[in-house]
Amino acid sequence: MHRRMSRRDYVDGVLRGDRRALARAITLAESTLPGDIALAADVLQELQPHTGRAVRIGVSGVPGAGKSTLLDELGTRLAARGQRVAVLAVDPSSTVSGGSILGDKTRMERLARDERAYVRPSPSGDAAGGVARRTREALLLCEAAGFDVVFVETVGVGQSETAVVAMVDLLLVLVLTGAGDDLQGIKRGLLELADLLAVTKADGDNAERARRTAGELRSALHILQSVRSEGPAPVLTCSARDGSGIDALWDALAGRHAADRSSGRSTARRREQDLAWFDATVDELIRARAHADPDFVARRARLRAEVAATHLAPAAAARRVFGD
Ligand SMILES: Nc1nc2c(ncn2[C@@H]2O[C@H](COP(=O)(O)OP(=O)(O)OP(=O)(O)O)[C@@H](O)[C@H]2O)c(=O)[nH]1
Ligand SMILES: [Mg+2]
Repeated sequence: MHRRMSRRDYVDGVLRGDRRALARAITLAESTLPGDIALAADVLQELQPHTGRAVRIGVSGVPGAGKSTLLDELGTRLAARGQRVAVLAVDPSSTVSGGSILGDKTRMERLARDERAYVRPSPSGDAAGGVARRTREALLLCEAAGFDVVFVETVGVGQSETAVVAMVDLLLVLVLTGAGDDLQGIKRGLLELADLLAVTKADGDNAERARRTAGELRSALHILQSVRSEGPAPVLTCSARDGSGIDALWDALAGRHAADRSSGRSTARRREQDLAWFDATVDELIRARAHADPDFVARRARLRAEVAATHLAPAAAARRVFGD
């Protein structure tokens, strides 16, 4: 139904900031067809010099924490100030629940309609494994398209937040009120990774409880994160409904990013991320290529049978797969 686009079409379209070209480039990066994967890699290589300029912010929190609603409000405010905002959603659970994609669309309606912004729900189907690669590539494409801020929304319940931390400059963790009990519901690992926390829905009857939760979180973080050189992460409260705390939240994020830029922390973190990404991709390719090699596959099957028959010890047999 679409005219096939060439590498030039993708590169020029993205660099022009054309949202349709961007959307199609992301779709290309999401493809699992070998030809598409190769083309996507070429496109990304050509766009590489144009990446790196956005602030990359991960937003995590349990389902219903208010991530999408907050991003709709914050994103719309930033867009009104002339910032170009993109939101990418990572949601491996959407394949199970089936509802989140629609949910994200409806809860970021205002931002999605804003022509200065770009909202991309997570791709449906497929296993969680490819999510990190696709999201990372989508993020780079958004940067090349000229976005100043790229948010990555992820549900903080699985491994997705670890994948997101490996591609963003800062992680914002959203927390629901309720304190005591809820604090146990937040994964400790997630609290340790947070650069900033915000207790959401601090409005109406909930405002006071949200402040209490924030206080409890501060005490918890003081212990958990005391070893960090930058000290414990700040904890704020906000409401996407009445707008309170939203500007302060952005100021805290932007301030932290500016500080990380001037201290060199930001550059160092990105370099580490790139190297980790390179290493993981090489490992993935080694695996894929071995599986695609019929000799390797046959040798492995033969040796596996020998292990089953107890003729060979597993470790020795494994080495022989590689001819050792
Ligand atoms: N009172 C109040 N309700 C809110 C606020 N923000 C979000 N909500 C409500 O909380 C519910 C969940 O909000 P979402 O923004 O979809 O939460 P989410 O974290 O993106 O959820 P998932 O994407 O499903 O993980 C919705 O019913 C919102 O209307 C807020 O600031 N105040
Ligand atoms: Mg959401």
